[in-house]
Amino acid sequence: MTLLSEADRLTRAELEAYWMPFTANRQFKAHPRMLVAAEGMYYTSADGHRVLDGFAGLWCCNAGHGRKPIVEAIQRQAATMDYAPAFQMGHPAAFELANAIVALAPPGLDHVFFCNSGSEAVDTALKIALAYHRARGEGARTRLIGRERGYHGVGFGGISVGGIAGNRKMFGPMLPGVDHLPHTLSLEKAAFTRGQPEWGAHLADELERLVALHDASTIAAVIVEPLAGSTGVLIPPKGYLQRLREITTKHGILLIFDEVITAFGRLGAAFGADVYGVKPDMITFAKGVTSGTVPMGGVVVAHDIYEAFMSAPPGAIELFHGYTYSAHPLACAAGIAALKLYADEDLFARAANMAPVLEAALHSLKGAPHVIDIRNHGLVGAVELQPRSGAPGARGFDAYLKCFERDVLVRQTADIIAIAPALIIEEAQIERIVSTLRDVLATLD
Ligand code: PXG
Repeated sequence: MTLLSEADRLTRAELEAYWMPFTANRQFKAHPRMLVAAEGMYYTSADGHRVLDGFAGLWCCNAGHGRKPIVEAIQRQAATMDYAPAFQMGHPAAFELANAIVALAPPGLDHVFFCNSGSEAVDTALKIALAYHRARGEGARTRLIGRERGYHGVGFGGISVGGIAGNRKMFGPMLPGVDHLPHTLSLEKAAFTRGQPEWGAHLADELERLVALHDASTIAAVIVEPLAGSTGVLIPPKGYLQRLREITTKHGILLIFDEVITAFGRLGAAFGADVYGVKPDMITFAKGVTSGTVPMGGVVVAHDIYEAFMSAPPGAIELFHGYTYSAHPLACAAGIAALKLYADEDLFARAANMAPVLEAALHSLKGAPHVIDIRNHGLVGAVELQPRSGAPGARGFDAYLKCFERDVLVRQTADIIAIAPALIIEEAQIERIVSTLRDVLATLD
């Protein structure tokens, strides 16, 4: 079966104009991997293969692809009202979605600011943190603390608090006054851990060291991913996030959970905050809020933070921040439908039930060639490979390409293969992903 007619097939020259993000452009354009359709757990490639999607697109299509209730809600909204001005005007779907998100959020996190991506959500949360302290007369709290290996998108705020060298080194000095906690991965102490490692809670105490260095009165917020996804799946050690919460509370520092990946079911509950039993002051989200169908991001904000802004003079704008497409009608329609579908099909519980299946399947790869660690939590897993000497990432990229040749889509970052399927995945599909990976590992040099 060929899905693209000859006339539709892009020539090498026609592939040039699009500068692809986070992509080896020359490699891709020499060997394009083109997807043309998607339904349920599968993509269809341009040459007609059904490709099992082991990564929910890019951690986002949590309800699976092409889900009718979401598609129809978007179609209806597009036909009814394409756009409404985001500033000084509203539309009902924005309020409905905000309420639906608040209903899922930890108690006390009861206001939602909308934007269009995870990167914007992070910038928004960092700006709210700074403005909140200033509104309360603590304007000296301007420092932001992130974490090594953290990924918070690609805005200047996000790369400043982020901790992935490759995403930072090309872009100058970034935001001033940023510091970083150490990351929590140790293959010496915790390789092949199932779920949360026992080792590593003490790494949160490094925050006390940063407070001693900078003084709490200069620190606005700490931002971490509860489970760090993009860097290659780092699972929080038991007790680590609790310690971060205790220390931030003690010093009046806001704690922001970047849940762009972990929100909306990925870990078997609405938010990572629920799974880890820690309540932050703000939660950033994106991706799964619309099941990846329409771009949307946002920040769920604690009651007191919102209220701190509401003493501005009546009629005054309280926060000078927002986007043309904040709460875009199509995104709101998609979000309302996605959250309803998650509830109707009890997909967060389904993810929790499938998590042990994924765990067992992945850990069966222990002892396979090149494997130096396997880690997992919820419907997220990673297999870390020994890098080829002098060529970090090359073995991982080969593994990724070879999985795709076998019609299984996973994700590769450096020499780590990550898996994060839609929450509708079946046991047999988990087995297929893992057995494909096993076959591929056996062929890798
Ligand atoms: N925060 C976190 C925790 C993320 O994972 C962002 C912010 C930025 O979101 P936007 O929507 O601006 O891309 C992300 C995005 C990967 C991968 O393969 C991860 C992301 C995006 C694309 C690929 O791990 N995370």
